[in-house]
Amino acid sequence: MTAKLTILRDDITKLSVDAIVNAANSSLLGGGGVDGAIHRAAGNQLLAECRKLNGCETGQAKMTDGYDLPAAKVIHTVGPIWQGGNGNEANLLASCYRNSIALADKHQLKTIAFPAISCGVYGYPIDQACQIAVSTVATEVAKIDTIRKVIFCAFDDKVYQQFLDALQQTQAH
Ligand code: AR6
Repeated sequence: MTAKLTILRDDITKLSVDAIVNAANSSLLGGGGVDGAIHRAAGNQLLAECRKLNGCETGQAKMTDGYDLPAAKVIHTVGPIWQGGNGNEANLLASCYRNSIALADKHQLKTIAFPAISCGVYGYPIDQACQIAVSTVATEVAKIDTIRKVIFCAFDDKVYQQFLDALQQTQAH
């Protein structure tokens, strides 16, 4: 059975799923945006575990426990900083989603929630980023059985609408 893709307008730190994905930076030591919110909600033990990971390259992903979060695990991935589109940004963003799904699959996780990676501080055009997010995840989950549900979690109306448009386009193909 293919996993269900859904879109929510919510705070990702409130979701009771097997893993939430963090749009981190390469230090993995916290920051603003969703990264800051996740570290605040998870508590200091998250930072302590992140310190042992030696950072993460753009497009890669690493997993920790969720500590005080309702989510059991956090998958930390580092999106590309938008540089106008000629810096391999699209491939790197797709890699974030692919590698996060691969980690979830490796650990037999069934439910996973993504924020709109790179759509805040990192400045990726939201329509393009949401399209890459939904099409990449749809392709990946079609190949694996363990993942039952993927949530695209939007924090504002613009991202919510772009995720919806992207899902409609993906399902039309
Ligand atoms: N739940 C869901 N989505 C959220 C939440 C939340 N609680 N808070 C923000 N968003 P950003 P980036 C949305 O800037 O662009 C950090 O400082 C937000 O509205 O968090 O990948 C890191 O440490 C936007 O749509 O991540 C890095 O240095 C989306 O999450 C850098 O920012 C991503 O925005 C990463 O930048």
